[in-house]
Amino acid sequence: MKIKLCLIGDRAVGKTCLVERYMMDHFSGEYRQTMGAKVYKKVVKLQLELREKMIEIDMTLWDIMGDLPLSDLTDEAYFRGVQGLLAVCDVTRRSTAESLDHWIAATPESVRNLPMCIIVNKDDLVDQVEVHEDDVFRLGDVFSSSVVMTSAKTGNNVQQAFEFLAKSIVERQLGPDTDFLAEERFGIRERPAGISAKAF
Ligand SMILES: Nc1nc2c(ncn2[C@@H]2O[C@H](COP(=O)(O)OP(=O)(O)OP(=O)(O)O)[C@@H](O)[C@H]2O)c(=O)[nH]1
Ligand SMILES: [Mg+2]
Repeated sequence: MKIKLCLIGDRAVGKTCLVERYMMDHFSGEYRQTMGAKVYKKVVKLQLELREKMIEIDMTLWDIMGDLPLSDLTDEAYFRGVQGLLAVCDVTRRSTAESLDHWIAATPESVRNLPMCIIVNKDDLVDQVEVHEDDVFRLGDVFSSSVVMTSAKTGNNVQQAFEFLAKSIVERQLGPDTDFLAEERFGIRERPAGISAKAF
């Protein structure tokens, strides 16, 4: 299955570092502004807990420069075929959380309703926190989105954030588990441990 995810968020919040941590398990402390957009690809195997199966994902990540004029976001190419959004802010700069509103509002309408994950990055910088826990919960409520605190520097929660979003897209695409329903109906399915067998 193919999945395309796009990252949005202000300059220097750590979008490129998050992608590089996830894709290459690498971190650079040096800031190199992304020019335009850059595309990364990786094949990942995801364990779908609800369905007890592994699935292979051909993942494409689109990383964009943070000080792109927001009007350019309506550009079709960046969002063509996108299935999920990673909206990134920096825990040390409150303004980057506030501007997620503008970023999301600037995306095409079809994109705004896609599964989204808000990433509050740089949580290793504990003595510089400007985005507090209640702000983080509020962000999640406002955008009906999950919120994850990450650090591209230490790697904390980075894989979890990307894969949580990928899994929710896959689950949504697969729809109800029809195999499971059919097997359950005919009583041929071996019950996983911890789930009691029904009488058929
Ligand atoms: N301490 C700390 N620094 C980070 C973290 N993530 C990124 N940085 C630093 O923040 C700066 C910006 O990171 P980038 O990944 O280039 O930011 P970006 O969002 O891609 O920026 P643009 O390409 O301009 O949009 C770099 O100096 C990184 O080293 C993190 O989790 N912790
Ligand atoms: Mg970048």
